[in-house]
Amino acid sequence: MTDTPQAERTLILVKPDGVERGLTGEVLRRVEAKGYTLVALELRTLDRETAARHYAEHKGKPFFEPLLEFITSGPLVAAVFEGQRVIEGFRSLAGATDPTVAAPGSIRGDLARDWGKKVIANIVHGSDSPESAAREIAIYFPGL
Ligand code: RTP
Ligand code: MG
Repeated sequence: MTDTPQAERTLILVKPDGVERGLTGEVLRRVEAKGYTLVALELRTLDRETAARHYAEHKGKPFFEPLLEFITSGPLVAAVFEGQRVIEGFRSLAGATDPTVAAPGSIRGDLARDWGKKVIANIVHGSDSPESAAREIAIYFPGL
């Protein structure tokens, strides 16, 4: 099966907790098994400036500093996937932000839980709109 030419793209992260727990392959497997196409992939550790750029929308919130600490705490995997409605499709695969109540069957619902930390460690990130996807893809894969 193939997509029509206007297929959209999304930026997916396997966050440091997911990489540390050895769940990178499991996450990528689920997204590929759903039928989306991998178009870029990189293992990297974010510096504070890049992390703040990514999460600029959360600046000033109580969890902003813990979030920066968490997301820069170790290597993460950044990936771009492509497909019809992939932004919405991956958010559905990921499940709710809070893994305790994320639906079973979703990545967060099946693979994450509350560890009592200052910030929610929930294994994955996915862009939440076409505008966010374009902005985030440019941070991780400029020129793609
Ligand atoms: P993401 O941006 O990482 O895909 O997650 P999301 O849209 O489901 O959630 P968002 O509201 O954008 O929050 C970004 C990330 O910040 C952490 N967070 N911790 N109260 C808390 O401790 C709290 N709230 C948010 C999570 O890692 C969340 O995914
Ligand atoms: Mg978000």
